[in-house]
Amino acid sequence: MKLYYSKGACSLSPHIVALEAGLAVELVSVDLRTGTTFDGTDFKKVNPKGYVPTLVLDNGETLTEGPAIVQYLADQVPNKALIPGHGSLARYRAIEWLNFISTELHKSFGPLFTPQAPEASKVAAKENLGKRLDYVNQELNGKEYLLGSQFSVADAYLFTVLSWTPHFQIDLSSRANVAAFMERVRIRPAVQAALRAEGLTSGGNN
Ligand SMILES: N[C@@H](CCC(=O)N[C@@H](CS)C(=O)NCC(=O)O)C(=O)O
Repeated sequence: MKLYYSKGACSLSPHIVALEAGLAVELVSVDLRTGTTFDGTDFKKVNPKGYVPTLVLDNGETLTEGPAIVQYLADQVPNKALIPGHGSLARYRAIEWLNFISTELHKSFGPLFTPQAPEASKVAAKENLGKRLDYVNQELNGKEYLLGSQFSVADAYLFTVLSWTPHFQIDLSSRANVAAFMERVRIRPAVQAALRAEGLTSGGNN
């Protein structure tokens, strides 16, 4: 399998999941500014949507959308329990979190990463993120990870997205459960390995 990624981007989430799962995944870096891979290939030929993460399977099929990719990877190695089994309520809890992170957190960073976005939209995005983070902080009360004591794909995605907060002066330290979660995930050996492989020492970039 090949995982198309960009340093510190949301592709860090499936990168972490692949390492947690012990799957052999070849990393292919993409320059999102030029839309090309490291060897000059037009990335739109791989994924017409032009964004990472993109997973190319050994049979040549292409899978896109982070929440779909992490579920696919986790399901390859069920004994690692990176996602609850199909049909269980816990599975839908994981999907519930993946959707929340995708639509309420990940995409809320959009204006912050867009230099030409109006200041008012940046302020509104930060306010919205603040409210959502308060909710996550409440949900993590008494829990190690989003689903309880077991690390899951949702945690890899949450960690990835929240690793962007320092770039925008979004304070996690006042949200003690979130801050403790970030540290708990950061020190996992697979997470450390993913950060090192992307040339990141403490977290993601975008
Ligand atoms: N809906 C996609 C969004 C992925 C996404 O936003 N990727 C960003 C990096 S975090 C990207 O590649 N942006 C470049 C672009 O959209 O051209 C997913 O959830 O996987």
